[in-house]
Amino acid sequence: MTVPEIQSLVDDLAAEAARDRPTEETPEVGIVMGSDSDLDTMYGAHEALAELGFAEVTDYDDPPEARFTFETYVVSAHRTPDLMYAYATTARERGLDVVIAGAGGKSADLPNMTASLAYPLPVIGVPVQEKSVDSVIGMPTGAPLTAVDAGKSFNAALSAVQILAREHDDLEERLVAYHEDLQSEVGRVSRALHE
Ligand code: RP5
Repeated sequence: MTVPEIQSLVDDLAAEAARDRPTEETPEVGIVMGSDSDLDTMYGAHEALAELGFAEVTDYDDPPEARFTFETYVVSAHRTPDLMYAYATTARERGLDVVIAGAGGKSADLPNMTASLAYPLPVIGVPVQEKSVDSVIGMPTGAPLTAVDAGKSFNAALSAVQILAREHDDLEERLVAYHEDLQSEVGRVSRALHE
């Protein structure tokens, strides 16, 4: 992205934060990651959200019909710090309820910086690689970040929906149904082993 393109995204985020948008049109979940090289790992979050009936918003002028939605941004703490700052500081005003933030490398600063800037919005960190775990989970006392294990973006999305389910009974029902399906699958494999 060129510097003017980044500035235009920063301006869009600020304009959206200032807009009085009906809650239904704002994604509940924001997914950010430090590089497009994180996309494969972070795709697990897309899969989990799709499984639970969420749709991705790619065009705000033509939002999907699904009741629950998410959005995805590549936002680097080191290469595009202004964009990271804009995304995190406008997240709550824009109407997001929870952010999933993934980054890799030994300086995986995006999840913890996002958590500090978006506070008190909950942020769930995903270390994209094993070597990123300490960097993601190493937050000082008083500056919380919930995190999953390396690469487990699928679980990060389930945790995000668990947070949302406290306010949305239909999401709680979908989570329970998902868990029941998991149990049936384990039971089916277990029976197959004994046949
Ligand atoms: C981090 O550095 C990103 O989150 C990514 O996991 C890692 C490497 O990024 P690239 O050099 O592949 O863009 O900031």
